[in-house]
Amino acid sequence: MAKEHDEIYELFRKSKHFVFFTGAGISTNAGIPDFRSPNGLYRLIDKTYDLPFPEAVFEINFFRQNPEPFFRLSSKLLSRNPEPTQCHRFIAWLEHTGRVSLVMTQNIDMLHQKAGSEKVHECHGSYSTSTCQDCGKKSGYDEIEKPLKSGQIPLCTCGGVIKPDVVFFGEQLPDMFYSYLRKPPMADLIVIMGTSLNVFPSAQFALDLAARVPSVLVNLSPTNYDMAMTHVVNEDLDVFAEKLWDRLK
Ligand code: CNA
Repeated sequence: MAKEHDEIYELFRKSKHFVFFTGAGISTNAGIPDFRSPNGLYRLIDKTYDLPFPEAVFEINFFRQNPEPFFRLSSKLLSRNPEPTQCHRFIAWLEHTGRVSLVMTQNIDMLHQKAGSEKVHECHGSYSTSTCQDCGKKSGYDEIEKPLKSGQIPLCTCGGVIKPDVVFFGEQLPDMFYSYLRKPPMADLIVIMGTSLNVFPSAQFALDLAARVPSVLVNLSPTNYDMAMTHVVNEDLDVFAEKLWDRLK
């Protein structure tokens, strides 16, 4: 493992164009559960929510019939006022050294930006903007923060349900994601962090780049794509980031 870390350190030291691909595992140390870990959202949802199956909470057709479980879950996540982790801060620091081309995140929690990253693409959207499902009126996070944090269903002046611009299962990813998929930013290293790589097409972005440039995958549990990576580290992301950051500073 020490040799692996030395090789990764060398890659990080030399790389000039980092692309990061992050998932829910980067935010678990901020207190936001991921999807599929033993304490993940799907297990929590199973026990306490009245849903046909856990994933329904993020399915657009289910949301249209019954938005309550999504807002109940959102309040649990947002009312904790999560702060970025060491790993989020490490990525932001690297960006400030001028060597990050893009942080592609599947996360909807806005923690990369809170840590100071600017070159972020949220391929599954986020809570930062919302849209009325009836009249299409847009609102910013501040306008619906109160109902979101208290678990109420935010309603527009027209009476429609205001849905955060989070990409649900059954919805299209942003056009920008497909532009990045077709034409990835300049990269000499792809760093994949805290994701099971189970959600497509977002995972395709990381896998395509990993086929072209050296790759480092850091995740607590093995994924189905470990064999496709140059380096795989099964470790807590904050532990990983702290060790590396200390050496790179
Ligand atoms: P996932 O399938 O739950 O995978 C997360 C992975 O992270 C797992 O394989 C874990 O082993 C690993 N992991 C958990 N904690 C750590 C840690 N501290 N250090 C290292 N590895 C860790 O989630 P994915 O991100 O792969 O799936 C994509 C979904 C999850 C997207 O649609 C997201 O919107 C969605 N999601 C986002 C959030 C968030 O915004 N924070 C939370 C939960 C789900």
